[in-house]
Amino acid sequence: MPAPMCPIKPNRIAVLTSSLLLATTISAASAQTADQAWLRPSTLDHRPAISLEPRVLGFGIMEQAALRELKDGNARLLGGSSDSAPAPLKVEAVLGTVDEVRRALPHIPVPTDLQPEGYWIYWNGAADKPSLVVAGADHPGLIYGVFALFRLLAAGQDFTRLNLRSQPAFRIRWVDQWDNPDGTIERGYAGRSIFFEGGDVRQDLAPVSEYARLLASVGINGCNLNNVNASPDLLKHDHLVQIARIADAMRPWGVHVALSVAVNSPQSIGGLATFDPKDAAVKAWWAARAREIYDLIPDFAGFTVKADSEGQPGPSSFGRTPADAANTLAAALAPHGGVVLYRAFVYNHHLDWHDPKADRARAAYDIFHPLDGQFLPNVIVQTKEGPIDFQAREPVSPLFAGLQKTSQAMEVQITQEYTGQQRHLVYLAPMWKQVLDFDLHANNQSTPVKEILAAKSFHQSLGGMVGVAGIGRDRWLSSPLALANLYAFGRLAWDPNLRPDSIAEEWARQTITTDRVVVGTVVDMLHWSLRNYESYTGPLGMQTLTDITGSHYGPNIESSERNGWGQWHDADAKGVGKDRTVATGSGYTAQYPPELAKLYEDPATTPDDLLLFFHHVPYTYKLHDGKTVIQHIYDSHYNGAAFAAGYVDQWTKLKGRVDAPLYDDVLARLQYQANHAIVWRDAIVQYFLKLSGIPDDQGHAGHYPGRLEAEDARLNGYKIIDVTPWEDASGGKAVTCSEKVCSAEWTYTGQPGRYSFAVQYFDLQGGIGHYTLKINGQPAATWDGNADLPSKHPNGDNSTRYTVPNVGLKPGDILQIEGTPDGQDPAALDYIEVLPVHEAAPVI
Ligand code: GCV
Repeated sequence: MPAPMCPIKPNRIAVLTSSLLLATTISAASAQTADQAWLRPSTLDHRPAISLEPRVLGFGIMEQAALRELKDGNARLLGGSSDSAPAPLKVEAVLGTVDEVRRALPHIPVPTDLQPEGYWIYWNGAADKPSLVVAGADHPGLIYGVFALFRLLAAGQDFTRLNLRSQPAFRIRWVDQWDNPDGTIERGYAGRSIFFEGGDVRQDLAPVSEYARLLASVGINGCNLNNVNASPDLLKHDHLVQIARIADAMRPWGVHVALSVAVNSPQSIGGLATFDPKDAAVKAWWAARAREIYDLIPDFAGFTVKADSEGQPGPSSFGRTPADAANTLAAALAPHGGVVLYRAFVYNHHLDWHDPKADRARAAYDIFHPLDGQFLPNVIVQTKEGPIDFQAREPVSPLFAGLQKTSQAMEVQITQEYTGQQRHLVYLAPMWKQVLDFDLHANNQSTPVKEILAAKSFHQSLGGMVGVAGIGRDRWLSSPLALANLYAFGRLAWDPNLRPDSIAEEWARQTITTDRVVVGTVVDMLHWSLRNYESYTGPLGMQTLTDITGSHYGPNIESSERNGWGQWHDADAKGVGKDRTVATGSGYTAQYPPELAKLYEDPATTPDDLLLFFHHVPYTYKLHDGKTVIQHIYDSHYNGAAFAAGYVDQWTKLKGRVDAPLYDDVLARLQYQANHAIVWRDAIVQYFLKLSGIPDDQGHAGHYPGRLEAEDARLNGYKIIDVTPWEDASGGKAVTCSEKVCSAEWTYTGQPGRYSFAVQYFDLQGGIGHYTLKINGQPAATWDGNADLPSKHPNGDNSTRYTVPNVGLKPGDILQIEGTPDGQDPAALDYIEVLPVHEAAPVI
């Protein structure tokens, strides 16, 4: 939370200062550091022209942190310089608040109207004593200013022209962690929690300090620590004492902690007979709990609430509304300056799919719009960017226009739950930017989402962005390139007018190298990555066609149909798409302001990439480019998979230009992605080919030249199984081994020549299956199924490809795969594929 809402009691400061020093000391020894992200030693290919000598004007803990960052940043900058470059000019860097700077340097034009958390960076080109001034409107502003200075220098900014003011567009700029006290992270794909383990806060909080540095470096000011499916235990006194240690570790960088709370806590841990938010004892319980929290954590930011959603307790049990629950919590926090982020992700997951009027997309607006004006001023309604759930493509939530007397925050996901779980390269900033710029035309006026969140469009006092981060102990987000998403989230929450490509460029320059070829390639890959992921997963607004009741990772088209979860895309033999029109469907289109309601009501004016979100159309329906829906489904999957393979080519051209460990790590991920895109392609294409019965004009769908199915092989020990869902295996079948060793054998009947040889197998959890390819009895390759992929059953989550390049074959050769099971991994096999070398899938 911004400082004005979170006064820190002075008697805490001394304690907090010592914890800063402690955190700093531990940090040096910590395995997980901010330099695994973008705060790393200089990537500059030339020595910077200046070396900064700090002079800090104040003594608060944040000013000390700013001083440390200045020194650290200077060392980083100089770290990559070559000895042959001229010695840098020594320049004094003056750090302070605007008031302090005004007093110390009365002759320079210090701004008088800098908004809270803003900063001013100024080059005072005095010939005798040149200096750079970094002044914050307040202490957080100073921290942001120091980080901004190094960002600018890394971008090649001419420091002699610096006279820059900046202030955040949004007051709320939070990350949400969905960490559980036991150390697991809901929808986290980068290891275990940096905050919790075994029910308690971890002893080693050095990574937490490092995380706070990363967050502050891009302007994030709040961190909600725990899962919104909240464990009430964290509100118990001994846990609050532990949470206070986390707050101490993050405080020097201006990151305020918040907690998710379960609204039934007064009953579940408080021993009350009820948790009715209108009950006087319940209100008193929350007020007492808030007092206890603020005694321990004077700058506590507030509560996040998930209620009446996906099984979480909620006010509906007592016939109360979300406003009733939110206001009870808000009243408890208000005297201390805290806020409540009440999530609009409230819906019934037992919907009747037979009812054309039933529609999960309607839920947030139907429930929250009637409550507009009933929330206390320190309540912020937190709404996911789309009406469903972080899909690769959704329309913008109409609720942003439907709450005009309520503060609002937009929730987005940094962790890639539905967008490839960090195993696929997907840069999400283009999605967020599109939503931020999207004009809802509320009240027939221009009302882009970014203006609503900035509390400029309507009668609101607060607003902002919340990103579900999912960082863990495995190098923050595990995938090096996925860190661009965390970086971009902060940058857009500070300034939604930034362009995703520019953000990607400044990130790449700080994180990888300033080499133009590398930066250009990385920006290009990031730029297209979301659009491409969408094309081989769920195009035309069908949503991500994944296993929505399980892993949310591989293809599983029908998992979203005919159940109460309401992520339907209503595919049948004749057509596809959920009818959300007023005329014949659920009526969801009417939740938008009139201009958009009209646009989305008519398939002819609905943008193609949202067509099937709003309309049920025949497969032969023609898109704006004249192509039929079914042909688009086929083509987008083939093109998307080919495009994903292209990332590998792009990246391999950078060999020698980026650090070798980074190069190898990213290459392995891109190769995996290219192969998994084929799994996605084949699953969705064969599903819709079978369902629609309409052939592919391009002749791809249903034709797999060079593919030899495992179920058609001569099997020794292997048994044929039906894979579930059927579309996740070629022809719906695979073979599994329950013997010590099994084999599948084919006789090659094609042309003689050199080929690439792909083996499609299922890399299951619970063991490391082993595979050998033999040609005429001679081993040609051997590998382990040791990837960490979801599911213990063979399906699209774990269908994996191993490719052997450049194999010589002639008719009559005997091709054999020998599989050795291990533990619960039965060395399952789908098919082999003999491919011309130049068409081969990328080599692992
Ligand atoms: C924390 C989706 C996720 C859940 C998550 C939920 C939410 O449904 O799959 O894991 O729960 O969203 O945002 O509350």
